[in-house]
Order: sequence, then structure tokens, then C-alpha cells
Amino acid sequence: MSTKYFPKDFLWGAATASYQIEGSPLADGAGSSIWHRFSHTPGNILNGDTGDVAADHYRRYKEDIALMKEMGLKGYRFSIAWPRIYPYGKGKINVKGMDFYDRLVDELLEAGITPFITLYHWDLPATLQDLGGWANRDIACWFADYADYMFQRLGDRVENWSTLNEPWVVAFVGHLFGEHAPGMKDIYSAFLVTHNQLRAHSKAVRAFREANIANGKIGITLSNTSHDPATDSMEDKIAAKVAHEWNNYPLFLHPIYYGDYPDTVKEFLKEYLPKNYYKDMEEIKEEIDFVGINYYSGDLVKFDPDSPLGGKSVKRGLPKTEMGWEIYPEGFYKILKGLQDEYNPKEVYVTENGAAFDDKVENGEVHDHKRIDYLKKHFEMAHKAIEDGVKLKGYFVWSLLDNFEWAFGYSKRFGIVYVDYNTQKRIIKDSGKWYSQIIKNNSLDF
Ligand code: GBH
Repeated sequence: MSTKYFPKDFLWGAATASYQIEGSPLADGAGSSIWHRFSHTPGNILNGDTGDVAADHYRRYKEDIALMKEMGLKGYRFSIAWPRIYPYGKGKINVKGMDFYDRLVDELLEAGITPFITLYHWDLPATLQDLGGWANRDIACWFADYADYMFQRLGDRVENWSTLNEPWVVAFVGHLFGEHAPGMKDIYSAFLVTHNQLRAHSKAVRAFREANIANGKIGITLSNTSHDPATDSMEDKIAAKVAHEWNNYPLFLHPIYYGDYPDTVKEFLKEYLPKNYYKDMEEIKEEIDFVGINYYSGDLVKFDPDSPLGGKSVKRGLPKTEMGWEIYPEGFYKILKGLQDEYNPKEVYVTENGAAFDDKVENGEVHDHKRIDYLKKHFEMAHKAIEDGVKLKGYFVWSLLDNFEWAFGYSKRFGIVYVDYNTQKRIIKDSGKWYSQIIKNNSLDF
């Protein structure tokens, strides 16, 4: 047996998002979000679930922080619900909503846990959607104003900030596939939303530099699925490259690092890009301090002349999680290594990695050995990536708690802590106990 050590000060943690765990979405003067509206519109969410109660974290945050402390987490990645701060998205500030995050941050620091804030994890103020949401160019200002207010209010205690969570999912799952809020199906809107998220992100980064937060670091969190060609044929290789550059970190990092969309996007998808998009590229190109990588799965890509992207996903036939996503840890390594080789970010964080399984409570325990196995294989790949030069500084398991899994409602459990939705009782799963040992030893045994 051999032991692999992680770097000193490696930030082991867990992640959540406001709408998925907090509940009480309209409490204390908060405004409605697009996810509140979307989940309350029949037919959008499995079993008609909503985030009205979720894991009741808004009221139980102290108990949840005590659990994090018990597990020995060093970091906690969470998001701020924009409509709690600005009920109408801009203008009037809701003091009580701000108070919640003030108390949350203080409680975390008290417990010795490093807060890692995501400014936008999909709960846009509904009022802003009525003005066009991410398709309205003004959103760059609305977002930067909101971000700036958060820097002023929490910057004295919080060093680590991520602007957007998975802008690809916001653009394409929300505006082309219609499966997420706001439920639109228009490819031109999806690319406009991609572009405006980039503009908003970089404007917020500039506000961050102005705010001059001591030891402050700001980045962006991107979704990734590894895409390998199904065969050695030139067609499949091109299709896989298009899928990678449109679907993964290049779509956003190419503009941020090099001031232009990736070549394949310009070659294959140019007609969908907003007219005169290049005029904004100079302001989009803006230095960031880290890249946040979310990774769950990997696919093969086959040439398909009928697809607008020139390719379609095919499965390898590997074991799957409850989401139906194949377990492919090697793809995690490829994403991390590719990121470092292609953009050479100063720092990298795994902002999400984890799996949904069909957890059962047995005598007050949850023996989720499949999740342990999943995490172990992915930790191993992260370790290999570090050995090969990836500047990985931390790792947030998705998720701390079982929660509202968007269109799938409460039917999918990703937590390392089990939540009984009838009683709101929490149980640390076997994976959570196993994870505390990894954190304590800062190493992995093989
Ligand atoms: C994240 O989204 C979210 O940030 C988080 O809120 C959410 O709860 C969590 O993941 C779990 O879903 O078809 O096999 O190639 C992840 C979104 C999931 C989008 C994987 C791409 C492709 C899987 N991504 N998906 S596959």
C-alpha cells in the first residue's frame, strides 16, 4: 500500500448553492427569483418539487456549520441569493437578507472554515428576468453593482470569490434546452446570454480590483464533461474538439485569457454569436486569479452531420450514477491537465465533483460505498494532475447536503450528509466520515 499526500494547506471542502439548500426563498423581504417562479410553474420540476423548504438551511445554518466542523472541512463553497440582497435585482437593498450572509460568514469563521463565495448560482431576481434577464446587455451593470456591494459588505472577512457558476448551463440548459429557468428554447438567446455573462463577469472582476480586498482572489466556475473522439477518424476528432471547446472551459476562458471565442466556435457556430460581439472582447479579456472546475462525467463524441455541432455523444458503457452519467475519472484528469496546458491559470480549484446514488438509511446510518469509491477515484486523478503540474489548490465535494437537484427536485441525492425531508434530520453518510479521514490525513491510501 502506498500513501499519496496532497499539498500543504490544500483547501478540502464541500459546496452548495442558495436555492438548492436554503428554503424560505421569500423570507425577510427577499424578492422572487427565476427558480422560484420556474419551480412554481407546473410541469417544470419532477414531482412538482420546489425550493420552498429544501434543506431548511436558511434557518438551520448553525447546525450545518457544526456538522462541517465535526467533519473537519477546511472550506465551504456557497452562493448568495441575489434577490435576498436586492429584492428587485437593483436599487433598494434588503438589510435582513444581507444579515443572513453576514451571520453565515461569521459563524464559518468562528468554526475555522474558509468561506468561498459564488455570487451567482442561478437564482436571478425575477424582476430582472422581466427586463430580459441575461439577454439584456444592461445586466453587466446590474451584476457588477450587486457584486460590488457584496465586496464592500463581506470583503473584510471573505477572500475567495467566484463570479458565476457554470455559465454554459445558464446559457444552454436555461435558454436553448428549456430545462432550467427561465425555460427558453432559442439558440440566439443562448449565445447572447453566454456573451453577456462574460461581460458581467469581467465587469465584476474590475469592481473587485477596485475594492482592493486584502489577499482577495476572484475567478469563475465552469462546467466540464470530458469529450473524446469515438474513433480515430478525422471527423470524430473534429466533432470531439468542437464539443470540448463549446461545452467546456474554452468557451469562457478563451475570451477571458485571449480576447476571442475559440476557433471551432467561430468556425462552426459563428452565425449564432451576437453581431459585433468582437467589439466587447477587449473589456472581456481581464485577468483572473483562479479557475473553478466542475466535473462529473465523460462521453465519447461521434461525427453527426445532422447535428448543428457536427457531433453527438455516445456512451462508453461504463457504470453510471443515479443521474445516468457514466463514471469516468480519467476524464477528470484530462480536463484538469488540458486546462493547465491550454490557459496556464495561476490557480485552479475543483469547485464541484461528486455523485448521486440511491442512498438508504439503515439503523440510522447511510452506507454509501459507491460514493466513496467515486470520490476516491476522482481524488486520485486530482492528485495525479497536481503531480503533473496542475496548480490545484483545493477541492469542494458536491455536495455538503442532499438538496434540490434542479429539474429533478428531491429525487437525486448528492450529499455527503443525508437529509430526511420530513424531519430535516441530518445524518453524516459513510462518505462524509471517510472524507473527514482524508482531510485529517491530507492523503489518500492505495
Ligand atoms: C452542477 O451542474 C451544478 O452546479 C449544481 O448546482 C448541481 O446540483 C450539480 O452539478 C449536480 O447536477 O450527459 O453524462 O455528459 C452540473 C451540470 C452536469 C452539465 C453534467 C453537463 C453532462 C453529463 N452538468 N452534464 S453527461
